[in-house]
Amino acid sequence: MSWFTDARFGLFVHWGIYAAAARHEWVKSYERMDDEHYQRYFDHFDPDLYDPEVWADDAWNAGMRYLVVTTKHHDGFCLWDSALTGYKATATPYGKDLLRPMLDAFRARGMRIGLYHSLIDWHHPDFPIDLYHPQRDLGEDGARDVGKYADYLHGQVRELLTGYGPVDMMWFDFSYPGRGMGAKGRDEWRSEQLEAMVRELQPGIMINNRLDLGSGDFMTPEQVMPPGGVPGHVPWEACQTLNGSWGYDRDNLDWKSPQLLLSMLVDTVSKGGNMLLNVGPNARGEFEPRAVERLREIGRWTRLHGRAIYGAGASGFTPPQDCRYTQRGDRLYLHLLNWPMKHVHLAGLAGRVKYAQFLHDASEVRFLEVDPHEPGHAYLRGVPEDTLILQLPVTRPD
Ligand code: FHN
Repeated sequence: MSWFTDARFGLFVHWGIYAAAARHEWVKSYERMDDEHYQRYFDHFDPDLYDPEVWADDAWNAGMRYLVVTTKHHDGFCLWDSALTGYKATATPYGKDLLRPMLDAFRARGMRIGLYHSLIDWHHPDFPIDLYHPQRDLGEDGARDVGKYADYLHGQVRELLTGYGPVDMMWFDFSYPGRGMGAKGRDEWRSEQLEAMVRELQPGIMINNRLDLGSGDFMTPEQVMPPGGVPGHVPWEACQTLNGSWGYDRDNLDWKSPQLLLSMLVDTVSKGGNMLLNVGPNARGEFEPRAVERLREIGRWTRLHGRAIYGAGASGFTPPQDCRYTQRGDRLYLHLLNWPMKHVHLAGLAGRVKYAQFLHDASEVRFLEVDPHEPGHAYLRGVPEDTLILQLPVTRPD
């Protein structure tokens, strides 16, 4: 799993025929669409501008070092040429496998591969209707056989793990928050068997915690940052959107600024986690301009400051207010999330800091050593960066 903590920053891609609806990847459920109504998106799906080389360049240049892509989302539509269904990209007007060229392009840049795969499926005839199913108002359908659906689920995962090269992570989704009508879990998915098959087919693969195998869906704060323990001892990942929507959402106006996105990345790594940042491509096969702009701005920062992110993690020091620390080896990186600041109080570091420099240009930062009034006082001269890092050669706290 060292690749995971080295990578720290990944691209999440939510793509499928829901991109044509252009309002949410749950649109079939939210609007209770039947298959006939939703078929319009399948029949008109032809992403003629799709070029995964461009996607991979945009991701790499943003500083992203791995990909997680939705092979199948909840609507049941498959990006790859599955032999187990006709509900797939190769049967749409586009007519080709979307997954293989994507994985090839990202691997060619040295990026690791994660496959998102939905455990729920609103298209499969044997997937039992539950509280989220588009046809939930019609009530349960006793003819549906969840065992047959589980066979399909396992069969498709087998296809993905035997036909598309080395896979570094399986990202199963979704977890029912409760046990309401038709909620499913480890028994319905046959999760132990599925996990064993995944590990047999791709030894060393990482599997996320949504197979309902008891690891819990969400880590507690104590797990993330154990009191007095080694922070970040369990690899974890925060997945985030650019605008509150996973799928392409044309009219969405809630876009996060590059500064906020960078602060989220820094905050996540400072707690020992990874950030998986999502893009929802449109139905022509492109990242929309608002997404591309943000990836490029993020890339301008990671190009200069990536040393404070890749392979870095939580530090045992308490950062000053509005700051975060990330640490890699004996390098402590101080991230100022609000700027300007006339001086910064480096609590607990008095006598430990051998040299300080700005990371963006490696220029020395002059700072006061142990100040009798405020030990570890540091003065920072005016700088252009708004997310600033000092590279402080320092040993870990004992
Ligand atoms: O229901 C999905 C949702 O559409 C999206 O894929 C997210 C991504 O983490 N996972 C589920 C909600 O937790």
